[in-house]
Amino acid sequence: MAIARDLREWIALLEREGELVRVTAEVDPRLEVTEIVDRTVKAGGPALLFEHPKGAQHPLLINQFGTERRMCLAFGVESLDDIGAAVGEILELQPPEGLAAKVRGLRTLKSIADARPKVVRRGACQEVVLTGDDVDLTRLPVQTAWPGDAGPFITLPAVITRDPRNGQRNVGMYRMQVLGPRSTAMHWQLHKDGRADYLFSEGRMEVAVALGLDPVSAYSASAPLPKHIDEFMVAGFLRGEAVELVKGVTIDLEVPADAEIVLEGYIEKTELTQEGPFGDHTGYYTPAEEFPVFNVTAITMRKDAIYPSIVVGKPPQEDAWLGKATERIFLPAVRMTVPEIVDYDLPVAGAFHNLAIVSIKKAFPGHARKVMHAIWGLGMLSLTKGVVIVDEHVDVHDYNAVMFYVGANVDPKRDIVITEGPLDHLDHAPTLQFIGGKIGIDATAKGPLEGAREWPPEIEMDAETKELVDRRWEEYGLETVVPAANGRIRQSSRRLLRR
Ligand SMILES: Cc1cc2nc3c(=O)[nH]c(=O)nc-3n(C[C@H](O)[C@H](O)[C@H](O)COP(=O)(O)O)c2cc1C
Ligand SMILES: [Mn+2]
Repeated sequence: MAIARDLREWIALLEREGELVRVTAEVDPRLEVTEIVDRTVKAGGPALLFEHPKGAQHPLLINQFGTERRMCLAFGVESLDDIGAAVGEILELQPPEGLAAKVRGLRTLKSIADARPKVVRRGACQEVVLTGDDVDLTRLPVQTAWPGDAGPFITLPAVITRDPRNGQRNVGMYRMQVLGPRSTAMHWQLHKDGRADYLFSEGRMEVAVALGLDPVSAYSASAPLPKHIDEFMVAGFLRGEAVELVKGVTIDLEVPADAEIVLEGYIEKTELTQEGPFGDHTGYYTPAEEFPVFNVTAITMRKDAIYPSIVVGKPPQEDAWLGKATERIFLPAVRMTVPEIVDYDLPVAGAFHNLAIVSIKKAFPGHARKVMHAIWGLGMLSLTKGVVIVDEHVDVHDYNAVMFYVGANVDPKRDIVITEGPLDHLDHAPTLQFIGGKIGIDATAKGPLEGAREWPPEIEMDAETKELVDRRWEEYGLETVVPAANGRIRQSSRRLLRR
């Protein structure tokens, strides 16, 4: 399947697939777009290209990621699980053993080398160059998404920085509140790589922001990769084609050659502003807080540049599918570190940091606790507030099944772990910001060494009877009844999202 190289190829692909609607009516990027998109996302509807956003000079693309099908189209795969294996290979190149593995290892190394971004001389993103007083962010249809938002926020940027210690690139998706024609806030949260680059900098640091990328590059800015890994390299690997970069016009950073729009500029270490409030993916407004100011020295663009946006808010919203992609893509990487994990699910309603459901191959007493602590020690998953552990045969995406085992298998006095640790920057519930309680629920079957009485067998019909009933089903005259074997009532993550 073809993978789009830039935003225009992606829009054309979506249009061919019947996945995009152009809205010609004039629509206000203040609140009105949000309400339209909210209804569209919840109906599983198409991507929307608003051709005439009120008061702006550029069209606005939104809901490009809003369904599982579009997410799969973006990556050119049948299922999001197909992407994970490749990412696992990049994150931990295992020393190859046999000859076949060695050849495979070499091939992986070669495709990783080929995936490194390529610097080219010219890029469409610099067809139009605005500098000095011509820089005017109000040309862009930046959304004020919710009534209580402090102003318009750029919500789908790829923010490019360098680690001043070693020059390594980072690309992160951090929202940017527009403060004036030539400045925004930069909302990199406490645990993020862009913020670390900022903290390691002295004085002025250069920053570039790419808007309107091919979907894989845009996704990569949101992926929780280890700091030393260049998100654009991962994007190149996943696309099967290196991301092309050009040198910035006013800064010494490279920017994606095919971007629709690039903002070039700098951040002064000590120049801070009140950022927010902003209606966030937590479902609440995050209060105003100090963040650095991004000063824009140039806007470079394609002719007729298209501005991309996304609305976050009370889940489910469009970002649910970026998160689900991350959940699926990173499963093999998680299993490399904690191989007893069979599968996991981060419920969309749990806003990604509130809850993780994990199934494990339980092998020893206390194993569920080991895995809880592993989750609380693993990358961005370390911020997870609640962890539910179930046995390997439980489908973690089937929330009714999970609730059944939490109800049936848990003695709260014995099976609940309460501890504390770092929490998501935006979590408003803990008494202190950034740190607070964690809950682990061990819903696995317990053995005697864990203090349980003899564990009863679970009820299951035998295979012969099932076969017999399958065979004879027609004879019973029950066509109107869905055969129980396939008709389980499922309230899975997938079902919830398709609502
Ligand atoms: C739509 C969207 C908006 C986001 N906004 C922010 C944000 O404002 N601040 C932030 O720190 N992370 C935000 N994130 C999460 C980061 O993009 C994510 O943690 C990413 O891994 C950061 O890159 P880094 O690991 O290189 O820092 C957002 C994610 C999405 C999908
Ligand atoms: Mn990073």
